[in-house]
Amino acid sequence: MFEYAPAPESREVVDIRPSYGLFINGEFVDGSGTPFKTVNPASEETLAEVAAATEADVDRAVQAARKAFGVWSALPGSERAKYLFRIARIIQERARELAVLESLDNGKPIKESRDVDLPLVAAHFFYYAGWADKLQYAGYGTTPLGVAGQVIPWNFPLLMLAWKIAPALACGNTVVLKPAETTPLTALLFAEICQQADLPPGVVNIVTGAGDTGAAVVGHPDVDKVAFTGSTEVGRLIAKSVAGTNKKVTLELGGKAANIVFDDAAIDQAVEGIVTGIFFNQGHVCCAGSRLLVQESVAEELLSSLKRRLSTLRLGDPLDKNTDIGAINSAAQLAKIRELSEAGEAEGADRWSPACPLPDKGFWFPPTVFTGVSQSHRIAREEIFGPVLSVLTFRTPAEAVEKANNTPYGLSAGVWTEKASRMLWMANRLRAGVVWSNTFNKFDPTSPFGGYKESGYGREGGRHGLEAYLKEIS
Ligand code: TXE
Repeated sequence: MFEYAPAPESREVVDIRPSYGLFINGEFVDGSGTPFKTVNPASEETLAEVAAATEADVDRAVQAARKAFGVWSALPGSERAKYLFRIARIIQERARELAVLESLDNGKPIKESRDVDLPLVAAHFFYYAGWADKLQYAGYGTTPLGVAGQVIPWNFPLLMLAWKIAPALACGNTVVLKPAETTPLTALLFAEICQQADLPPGVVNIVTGAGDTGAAVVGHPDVDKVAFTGSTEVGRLIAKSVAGTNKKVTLELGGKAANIVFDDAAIDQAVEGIVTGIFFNQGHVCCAGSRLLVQESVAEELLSSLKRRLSTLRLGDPLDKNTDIGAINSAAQLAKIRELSEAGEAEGADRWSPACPLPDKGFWFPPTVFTGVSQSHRIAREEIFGPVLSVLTFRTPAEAVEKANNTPYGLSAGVWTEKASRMLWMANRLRAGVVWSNTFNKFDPTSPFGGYKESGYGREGGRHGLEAYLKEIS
């Protein structure tokens, strides 16, 4: 049998310092809080100690951003574009280093950080660089909001940073960004890239810390715009904390997307789409296709094909180029996935995983499929945010729509059918910000992304993403 076994990517390509400070006004400075450790979830080894920003530190960062706003917003768009293009090019030059660091801190397979995350990160900076000098000619208002306070999660640390920082800067805003506490390292390497690009001090500030640091960022009175991606619970807290202020807010929260397969779909392609939909990034994806809705007449065929495919997935070392499924990001997330999976069994669904040895150290969960799931089960209703698929069946398109929309969330959906008329019929009825047609988890900087219902509000990406960072839009 042919065995493809390229060497693992080397940890040595990235120089991880033992400790990191906050990035304020163009410099790394000490934080006043108690530093915290960030670990490699695949080995539980400490990667580095990271400064924690207190309210006073956040205040310093916001003041630096406020001061820089005067300079940055006064630059012609073409000048801001030059900085953004420069950042994009440095990201491309340092892509290998960034990808390895992302996989070490997050646990995601290197082939994903290398082939998906990093190219998209660079693409977002290129795309919004292209907008910086065209806003007024494209009929947009050109008045930035001021200081943007941005709080991001751990599932796509660098990509979420790019979604937030690139449009903010293109429109002339300055930024205070807080990365998630389990994945702060690539944001700090990005801070070094800002220095390398000679970005004026204070335009980008990175404050590391836990939820209290995030609360200090969004609650700061001199922050004009709040952008948050994370849990629906924290999103609600943020919405309450900014109520009655003049802050403009975008929230991108959880999801429980339906991936809907009709009997006329190309089954092999649909199987690949289901795998990408829920097992990409260990299922740590807000728009993951975590509910498979399959038409009853093809359910058996599709499931046996899916199970065969899942038996070929390789779980293990995120730096191994063969790895398909990496580590779960944290012990807390692993506990949540375990708890919900146990609830699935207790509620009577059938649990299946391929034979899949798990490494002794680190946080791991095998690809898991639940069949016999009913709509009232917790695994059909709650966001698991792990490699766990809940399978339900339907008979008619109307039933598929009803089941797909039977969720408090509304971020994404996928439809697999060879009939264009059916595709359009479904897309017009699914209450989801994105409906993928014969594909899943496809992202592009030119497309807007965001939710309905409890998945949040506002759009990021594309020209719609500019609206979140401009005072008026005509
Ligand atoms: O999210 P949190 P957690 C979902 C997913 C996951 C669950 C919990 O279901 O299992 O949320 O994950 C910062 N004010 N998603 O606990 O706490 C926090 O420090 C301001 C879906 O990691 O929402 C981090 O930087 N900020 C999601 C960020 O919020 C606060 C991605 C996200 O953490 C804060 C992640 C506060 N009061 C989890 N408390 C998606 N939509 O992609 C925490 N934070």
